[in-house]
Amino acid sequence: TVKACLFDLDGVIVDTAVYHFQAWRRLANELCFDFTEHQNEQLKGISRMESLELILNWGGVSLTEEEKIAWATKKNQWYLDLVMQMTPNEVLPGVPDFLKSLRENGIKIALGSASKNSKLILEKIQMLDYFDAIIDGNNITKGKPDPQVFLMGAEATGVQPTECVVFEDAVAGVQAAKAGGMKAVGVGSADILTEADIVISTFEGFSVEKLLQM
Ligand code: B16
Ligand code: MG
Repeated sequence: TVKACLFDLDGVIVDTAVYHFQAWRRLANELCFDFTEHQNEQLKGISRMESLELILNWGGVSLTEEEKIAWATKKNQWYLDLVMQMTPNEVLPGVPDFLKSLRENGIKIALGSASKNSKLILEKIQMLDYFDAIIDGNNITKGKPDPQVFLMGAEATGVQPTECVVFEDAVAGVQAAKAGGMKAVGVGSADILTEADIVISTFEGFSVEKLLQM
């Protein structure tokens, strides 16, 4: 039986990847290089500092630790300028209805995100009230594929990992769920999220009934 559902944020609840891409690209451009939307895929689910390392590597730029922190701070400010303009219209299709039906069925809801900005984002899209627990980049010491973020979510909702289902759009996130002994619903393409128990392309048409059949 399923007693809690744990949700990734970017790519599952809302598509913040487009804003991360704009802000990281501005950083790259100011350092006199560029990268593609295809490369940006590799940054999904990865922490801010790990993302910076990858991008600097693509541009062949080396910086001191101090400079890295300064650029990461700049990027986050640019990103937050975009986040501040987000509206509830950006919530991905079917998400609010699915979360409402989880509530009606007494199933706990937690967030498990790498982002340090998750609460602000949930506030902007008016989804903060749906969550019984929020575990994000401010709480964790180990990023996905380590299961820490989801194990903390299970604990915060008082549910055993085996009774949790994780919703993830990133391969590393699905791996984190499985490493934590949880079921995983991939949100995206079945060709990419091969380790997920099932894959959905959208929450539209997904239901608590289908969840309980997993
Ligand atoms: P921040 P998720 C992740 O969110 C994003 O997918 C990833 O691109 C980003 O670098 C990371 O959050 C950290 O975000 O800079 O806001 O702390 O998919 O784990 O919800
Ligand atoms: Mg994600």
